[in-house]
Amino acid sequence: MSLNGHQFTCMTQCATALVRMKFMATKIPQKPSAPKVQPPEEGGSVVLERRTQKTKPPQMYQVVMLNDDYTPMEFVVVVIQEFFSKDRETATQIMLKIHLDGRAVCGVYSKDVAATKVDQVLESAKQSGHPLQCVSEPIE
Ligand code: TYC
Repeated sequence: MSLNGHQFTCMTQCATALVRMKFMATKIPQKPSAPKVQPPEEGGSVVLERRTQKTKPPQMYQVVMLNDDYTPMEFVVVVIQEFFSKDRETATQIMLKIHLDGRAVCGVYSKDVAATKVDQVLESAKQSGHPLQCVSEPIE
């Protein structure tokens, strides 16, 4: 079987792509070696290699709701359902944990989202005249 020029080019490109994919999938990130300096006859310029990625995952925050003696249980269950997207059974379990332990985690979010959840809960409680409190705490 003989290949024409186009078929040969396609096959070569396909093989190159496969080798590259395998390389990308298996290579462990390495620290780049020291910058290479070209000899003066090649211009003497410094070649900088791409740095290994060093971004960390963002700090996450847990929104903790606190117990008090006055906020009705039903109000807390509805708030947990509404602002923390829990079904009624889960919201009831969380509310009871707060009631018994003094506090419980309602959800884990990025810093801004956690702060928004706290604002929403406090505003809703204030509107209804309940002293319900909740706070955001960094985790780990
Ligand atoms: N302890 C409250 C009561 O007995 C109920 C309650 C539960 C209040 C959870 C706040 O975050 C809370 N009515």
